[in-house]
Amino acid sequence: MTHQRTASYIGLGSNLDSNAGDRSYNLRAALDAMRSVGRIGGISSVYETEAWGVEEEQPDYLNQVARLETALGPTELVVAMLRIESDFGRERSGRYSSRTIDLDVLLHGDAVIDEPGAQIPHPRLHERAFVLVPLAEIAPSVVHPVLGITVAEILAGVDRSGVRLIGR
Ligand code: PH2
Ligand code: MG
Ligand code: MG
Repeated sequence: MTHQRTASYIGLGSNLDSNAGDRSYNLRAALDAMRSVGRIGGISSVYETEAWGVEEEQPDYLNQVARLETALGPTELVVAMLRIESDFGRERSGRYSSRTIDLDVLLHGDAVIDEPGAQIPHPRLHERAFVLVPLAEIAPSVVHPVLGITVAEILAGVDRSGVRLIGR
């Protein structure tokens, strides 16, 4: 018997070195840790992006998106990503504060969840080029379950300046 896996998309971000390594290391190590939760079915390039949503100066982020095929349900997946974040020494010092690793569940199949600890699709996904550019690289024709349009269509309406391709 095969078990059902759902295609989810995880947004990875890092704008601080961790005890273990630099931003790029943090992304790679988090991807490896995600393999304990499902199968990685696609990985975007890495982009360097200006910190979004903050007034003060913050280091640039590295952002990437991965497709994770998982048997976990949406809220279980959010919990699993939080666990990996804390394994990386992620400290929570306020909204939009700098972080060693951030793992956001962007989409989980067609799930629409709006609970205090779990909002899927990610509520700001459609306005963030740092998420949409890497997501569109690996999932351009995936349809946003609330907006009813594809990732490529959402990206077309967003300013993508400040998002620079830096490679794998
Ligand atoms: N994450 C945030 C806030 N601002 N800016 C960029 N460029 N990339 C991010 O991943 C990011 C951000 C909160 O999670
Ligand atoms: Mg985030
Ligand atoms: Mg987050």
